[in-house]
Amino acid sequence: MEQYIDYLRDILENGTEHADRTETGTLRVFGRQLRFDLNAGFPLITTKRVWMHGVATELCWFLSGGTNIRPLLEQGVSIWTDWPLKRYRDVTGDDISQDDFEQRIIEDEVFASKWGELGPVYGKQWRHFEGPDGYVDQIATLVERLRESPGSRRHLVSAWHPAQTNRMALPPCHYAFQCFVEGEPGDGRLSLMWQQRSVDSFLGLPFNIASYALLTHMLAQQADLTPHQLIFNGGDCHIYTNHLDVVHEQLERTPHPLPTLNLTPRDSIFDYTIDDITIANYEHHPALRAPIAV
Ligand code: THF
Repeated sequence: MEQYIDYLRDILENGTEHADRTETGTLRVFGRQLRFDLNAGFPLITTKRVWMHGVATELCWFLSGGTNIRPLLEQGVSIWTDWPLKRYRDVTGDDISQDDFEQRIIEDEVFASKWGELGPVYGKQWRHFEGPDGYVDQIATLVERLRESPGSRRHLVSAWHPAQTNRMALPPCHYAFQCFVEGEPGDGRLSLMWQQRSVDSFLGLPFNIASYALLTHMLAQQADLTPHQLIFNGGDCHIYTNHLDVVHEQLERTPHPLPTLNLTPRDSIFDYTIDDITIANYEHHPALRAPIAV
């Protein structure tokens, strides 16, 4: 995980200041790549605590096709609340607290369907990508093709739907991924590379790395392959100016050995639940807190 630390240092050294959409301010560079060998351990950042429960719950929610924050809240995950909350406050003028808002989403189904909806975000595009001939379940198609035509160069999933980005609470940051299979039948290796247009390097990226690592393990299990490489390609790679202190603190820390993932086998990629996902031997430095830019 030295490479994540080197990546942060690179942005600090080479980044230029930018007044971003959220008016927080960032230091940014353009075009960076990170590569993780999934056989060297599960790539969960160790120089701070990464909340794997949040990562796994979010990924299962993406895979379920969900776009409403209600199931996340029911499982104690608030990482997507800021956007619907801001919209509710802006539209109604009601200065409701985050806790009260989340409680109402959980208790009131009608309220949830009106105010907890993020629009056609990840879950929708992964499972029900809308086209002129109906909907495409990109994940089901991907698993089927990995099994039937592993050598294909078309193992691609896109969360970017140019005709629908204007209806999303937030257009996808990690907008596409591609799988790659090599090796002999019965002994094949699966690699995955994802594309990310905008990278919140302190808060989001550790989540994103863990999420795609977990997805690679799931896809490999479904297609009877061994997880191999995980590759991140970032576009606008930034550090928010209000994260600079915690980033500097992280640079002082020495990474620990990586943990491992235990994933209970399931018949379908859509059957995994949070209980099937366990991280073992996760040694990490203390949590670091920082505000998220909305
Ligand atoms: N917007 C911004 N500005 N950054 C992001 O990372 C981001 N995402 C998703 C959508 N928009 C984004 C949301 N994902 C946390 C983590 C991931 C998120 C949103 C928030 C977060 O707050 N993590 C904290 C606390 C976790 C906890 O509760 O323990 C952390 O310390 O990791 C990235 O795709």
